[in-house]
Formats: sequence, C-alpha cells, structure tokens
Amino acid sequence: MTELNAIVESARAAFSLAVTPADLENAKAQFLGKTGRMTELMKGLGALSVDEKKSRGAAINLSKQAIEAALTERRAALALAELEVQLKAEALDVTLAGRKRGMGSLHPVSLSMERIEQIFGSMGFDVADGPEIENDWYNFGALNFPEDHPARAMHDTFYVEGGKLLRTHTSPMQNRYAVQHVKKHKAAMSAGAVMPEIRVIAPGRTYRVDSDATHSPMFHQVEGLWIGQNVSFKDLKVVFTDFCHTFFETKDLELRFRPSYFPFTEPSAEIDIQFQSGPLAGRWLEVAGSGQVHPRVVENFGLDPEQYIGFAFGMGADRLTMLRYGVNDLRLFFDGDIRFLSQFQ
Ligand code: 2U9
Repeated sequence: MTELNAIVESARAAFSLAVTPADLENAKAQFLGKTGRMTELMKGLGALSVDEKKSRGAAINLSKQAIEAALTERRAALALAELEVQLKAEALDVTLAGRKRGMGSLHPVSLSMERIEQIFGSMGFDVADGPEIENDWYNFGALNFPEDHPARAMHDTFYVEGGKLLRTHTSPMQNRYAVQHVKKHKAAMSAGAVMPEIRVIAPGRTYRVDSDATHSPMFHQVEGLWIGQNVSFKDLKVVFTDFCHTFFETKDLELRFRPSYFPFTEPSAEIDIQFQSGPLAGRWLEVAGSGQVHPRVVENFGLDPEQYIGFAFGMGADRLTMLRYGVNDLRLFFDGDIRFLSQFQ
C-alpha cells in the first residue's frame, strides 16, 4: 500500500471510530486541518521539481478527495443515527387511549332557571328579556317606589355612570314587556277590544350591594306577572302551588301566604313552603314574595287599573336551587369548583 493509501485508510478507520459529530470533526482535523497530515504533505510539495509537483500534487488531491468522501459519508451516517435516537425518544404510541377533554355542562342555577321557564311556559307564560343596566324609572319609579322612600335604600343599589344602575330585581323586564304589550294592542283596545292577558316571567341576573354566606352581590331572580280583567289572588295560589309541586317534584308540601309589604303590590304576601317528608320536612321555608299588582303600577303600563288587575311574584333562583338540591352554602354556586359543578352533569 502506498503511503497515501495508508493515510486514506487510517482516515477511514478514524472516522468510523467517531461516534458523535464532535468526535468526527476532531478526526477530520487530524487529516484535513491546518496541521493535518494531508496539509503537511501539500506543504512538502514546495521542495519538488515542477514535474514531480504535478504528479505528486494530483495524487495527494485524489487522496484528499477520498478522505473528504469518507468524511461526508460518515457525517450522513452519524446524522441518521442521531435522528433515529431522537425519533425513538419522541415516539408516539398511537394505540394509547386519547386524553379525555372534559365536557362542560349547565350550572345548577341555569338548570333551575331553564326548569322554571319550562314549567311556567307550560302554563302559558312568555319569557321576557332585558338589559342588566337599567334606568331609575324602570327599576324603581314605574314600580311605585317613591323618591327617597326607604324601600330604595333597602335594595342597596350599584350605581353606574350617567345615573344608570344595575337592576336590583328583574321587574324592569316585565315593566318593559307590559308597556310594549299595551302599545301593541292600544289601537284595538280603543276600538273596544279587550287586551289579551299579560302572562310573562322574567328570569335573570340581578345586583345588590350585599355579600355573606346567604347573599351574593350578583344573584338570580325569576319574577312573574299575570295581568287580565279577572285575574285574582286565587289564581296566584293555584299557579304557585302547581309550580312548587312540579319544581320540587312532590305534592307532599304545604304553602303558606304570609302578609308582607312591597311598594309594587297591594296586598302583598311572602310565600313559604313546608315539605311534609324528606330531609327538609317540618320547617317553613321562604321561597317567594308575591302580591296583587299595585294600581299605580298597572297605570304605568298604560292600562286602566279599574279594568285590569293581576298578580306578580318574585323568587330567588339561587335559593330555590339550594332547596331543590340540598346545597347549604350559596357561595358554592360562585366558586367555580369543578368537583361541585360536575355533580350536576
Ligand atoms: C311588575 C310588578 C310587580 C314582582 C315581585 C316580589 C314580590 C318579591 C323577592 C323574592 C326574593 C326578591 O329575590 S328576592 O329577594 N321578590 O318578593 N317580587 S312581587 O313584582 C312585580 C314585578 C313586576 C311589573
């Protein structure tokens, strides 16, 4: 073997011993680097004659090319090996079961509201909608709250810019609904027609400056309003009794109407229920306020209170949900704890 062939062979051997790209670059330096063996040979050419330079130089170049080819080949082999290691490390087992993405579900209070809408819907009640930021007239004035009356202070209102407020109850929605209803039928009524009854519920978020174990600054109400020519307290009793039976899924409960005061109803009553069996049995539980709609409120709808009369009620949807599911702390509804919420899926 010529000297050059021997160098090429030892380069090949050195390259194949390299197991990392860094090893390989070190090995390359030994042959092709500034002080490498091939470079030293090239330097030796200077001492030769022109003819010798030509033939020796060509031979050295050939060997250099062979070493470079060996280097390229080894580089590719190491890169491939590295890729294989990486692929192995990042291997995916496509046969593994997928990770389950949690399905969302309705909040228990939303479930109650939907249920309440459904029950009153079956009794012919429409569902009103309306803004959470209200003006003083719809929230208070039209509902017969006199200026500076303590009942306004009782509501602990959140005021926002421009004299507007966060509605303290859902009554303004029924107010707006009733005013629209009357407008729609005004012409027919002037021609002697009787107005179709107003039968509506208003579910939604309400706001009061209040926060403890049983009060949250944002809470949910469902209010109802039924106005016609011959709608009485008796109808309220029938409707609300029926509602309680369906909502709590039992007829084994008593209702009690206890006199009370609201500016928008006269007479007014708190509605209490008492389960005759089950974990809540034997205690009177307050579930709603109610009353015959005050004549001034009826007048504000644009109706003659001598002709049109009816009742209204209001209930806290959060409290009703607590009673239905046996939840003992209102704050659980607002914590967003999945362990609690997932029980209602
Ligand atoms: C109009 C006229 C009258 C709605 C009514 C109540 C009685 C009532 C409370 C129950 C628990 C509010 O969430 S709570 O604190 N509500 O006691 N609400 S009558 O009366 C109306 C509504 C609309 C136009």
